[in-house]
Amino acid sequence: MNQEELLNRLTTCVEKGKADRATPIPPEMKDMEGASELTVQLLNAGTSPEDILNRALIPGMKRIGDQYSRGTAFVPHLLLSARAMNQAIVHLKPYFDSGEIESKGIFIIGTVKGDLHDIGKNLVKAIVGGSGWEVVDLGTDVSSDRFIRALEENPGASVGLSALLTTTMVNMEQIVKDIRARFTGVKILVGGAPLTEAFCKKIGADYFTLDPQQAAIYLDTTKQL
Ligand code: B1M
Repeated sequence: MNQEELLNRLTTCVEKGKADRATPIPPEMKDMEGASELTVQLLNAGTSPEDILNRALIPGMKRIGDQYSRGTAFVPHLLLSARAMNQAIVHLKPYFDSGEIESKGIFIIGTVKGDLHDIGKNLVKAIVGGSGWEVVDLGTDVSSDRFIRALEENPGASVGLSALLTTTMVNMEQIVKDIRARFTGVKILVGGAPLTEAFCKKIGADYFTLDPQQAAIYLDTTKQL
């Protein structure tokens, strides 16, 4: 298989939830390589982690997300796809982490209260961490008090808030307010598919992006030298 075919097959694996060879679904792919093995093959063949992410993994999640929107896929399908995507990302992480860079500072990240989506947050974590920041990952469903505790434990840290639901992005506003009431000068980044620049401004956060690489670049510009 050439690189293009491998990328296409990887997209299908994420879409269908075929995490690895042992995953029995979908039946037509039984005993075939899954997302995990194909990612290793692509890396070994010299495909960049960015291409694997942007040309195979993210399109696979988009396909299943679109089917969910149309009512032709359901929550269990989303979970299987998320599992396949996460198994592929495990192999990309060492590439994002490579370089042994001295820590540029601390970045606290979490998916906000009420929200369990963590794939995007994990990508931001991997890319910001790989660009030399020490990342404190608070996980999902994170409320103000946990962000505040983490800031107390890591003075001078910056904070990243992720949300994927229109019903949970509104919780960001309270979290930003609570952080601002307690600390001055904390840089707060927000991201996640339903957000906009206007929303970021409205809630008083410092920076909005949908691109994890831009989050890393923004953090670099805030770094005290
Ligand atoms: Co859910 N889900 N989900 N889901 N899910 C969406 C988000 C949805 C758009 C699907 C749809 O209707 N088409 C919809 C939201 C609708 C809305 O609010 N407008 C939805 C829904 C409704 C739900 C439930 C309510 C379904 C239900 O139970 N009835 C439920 C809610 C659970 C909860 O959170 N309380 C739910 C559950 C789930 C699963 C658990 C099954 C699973 C998540 C598994 C997991 O994350 N471990 C899941 C999934 C997988 C999705 C979709 C299919 C994929 C999300 C994803 O991972 N995308 C999604 C549909 C879609 O997006 N097409 C959908 C890939 C990821 C790389 O992109 O997270 O956007 P994303 O991250 C991007 C950028 O946004 C950015 O970087 C990433 C790289 O490009 N980014 C940041 C993200 N955070 C950032 C932070 C930053 C900077 C950039 O700085 C701090």
